[in-house]
Amino acid sequence: MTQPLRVAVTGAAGNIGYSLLFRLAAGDCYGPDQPIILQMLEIPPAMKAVEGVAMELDDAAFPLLHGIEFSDDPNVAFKDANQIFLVGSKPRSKGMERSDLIRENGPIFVGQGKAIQAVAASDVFVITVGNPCNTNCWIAMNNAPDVPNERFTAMTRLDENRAVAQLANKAGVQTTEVADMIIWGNHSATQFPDYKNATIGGTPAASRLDEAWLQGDFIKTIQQRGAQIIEARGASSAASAASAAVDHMRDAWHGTGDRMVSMAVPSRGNYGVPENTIFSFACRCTGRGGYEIVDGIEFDAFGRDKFATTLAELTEEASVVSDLV
Ligand code: NAX
Repeated sequence: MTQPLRVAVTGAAGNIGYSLLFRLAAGDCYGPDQPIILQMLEIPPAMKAVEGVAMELDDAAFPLLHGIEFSDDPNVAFKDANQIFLVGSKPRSKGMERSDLIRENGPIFVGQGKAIQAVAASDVFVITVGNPCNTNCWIAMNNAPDVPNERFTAMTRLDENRAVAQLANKAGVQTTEVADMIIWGNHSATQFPDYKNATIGGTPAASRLDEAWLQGDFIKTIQQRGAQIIEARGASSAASAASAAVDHMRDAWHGTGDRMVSMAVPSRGNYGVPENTIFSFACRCTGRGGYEIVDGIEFDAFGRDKFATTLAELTEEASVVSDLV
C-alpha cells in the first residue's frame, strides 16, 4: 500500500480552498493510486467554517482521502507535510495599493516559512498562491533557510492557462494545440505573456495570428483578466485558480517530459535575474518536485523591454518588505 502524502492547504475555508480541496481529494493532482491526508490551516475566526469544509470532505467519501485535519497553528497544520499550498492571505480591498497589500500579507509568510522549516517533511515542496505570490514566496523561503530554496515556488500557471485559452480561441483550435506559452516575471499586471516563443499546431503563434493583436489586446487581456473576472462575477477567480494550482503541483510531482510550463521559482542567475528572486521562468519538471529552468530562450527588443519591466517591479516589491527576510 502506498504511504499517504501529507498535503497542507492554507486559507482552506476560502474560495480557492473550497474548490482546491475537493480536486486534491479526488486524486486530480497526485493520481488515482496515491492516497493523501489533508491538513488545513485557517485563522481562528474561520475555524467553524473550516470544520464545515471538513464535514463536506467526509461526506464525499473520497477513496483516496485517508485523513482530514485542521488547525489555526501552522506548526500543527504543516507537521510532516510533503506538499504545501500557501493560499491563505488577505484579499486586496477597494482603494488599497499593491504596496499596502504586500505590507499587510508579508508577515503571514514569515511565520509560515518558519513553521515549514520547523515541522514539515524533509521532502517538502511548496506552491504560493496568496498574493502578491512571488514576493510572499520569497518571504517564506527566506524564513526557512534550512529548506532548499528550489522547494519554494509561486503560481503563474493561471496566467499561462488563460493565455493558452486566448490563443486557442483566437486561432479556432483546441487548447492542446498550443505549446510553450510561457509567462515571465511577476504574477501581476507587469507579467510578460511571451507569445513570440509560443506555438500553435507546431508553428509560431506569431505566424498564425495578427501581431498587433498579440502585442496589444492579447497581452492586456492576460494581464487584466483577474480584474475582468471580478467585474463579471463579483468575486475573484477561484475555481480556475484552484485548477491552475493542481496543474502546477501535478506537473511538479509527475514531471512534464519535454513540455515547458511556467513556474515562478528562485532564479539561479538565469537570464540575468538576480539569484533567488522568485521569477516566473520556463521550466521542465523532472518529477517529485525536481525541475530545471530552461535557458537559451531568445527575446526581441519588445520582449526584453517587458522582461525588464516585470523584473523591476519584483525588485521594488522586495524592497518594501526587506525587513521581513
Ligand atoms: P478568500 O478571501 O476567499 O480566502 C482566503 C482565506 O485565507 C480566508 O478563508 C482567510 O480566513 C484565510 N487566511 C487569511 N490569513 C490566513 C493565515 N494567516 N493563515 C491561514 N489562512 C488565512 O480568498 P481566495 O479567493 O481563496 O484567494 C486566496 C488568495 O489567492 C488571495 O491572496 C488571492 O489574491 C490569491 N489569488 C492568486 C492567484 C494566482 O494566480 N497566484 C489567482 C487567484 C487569486 O486572486
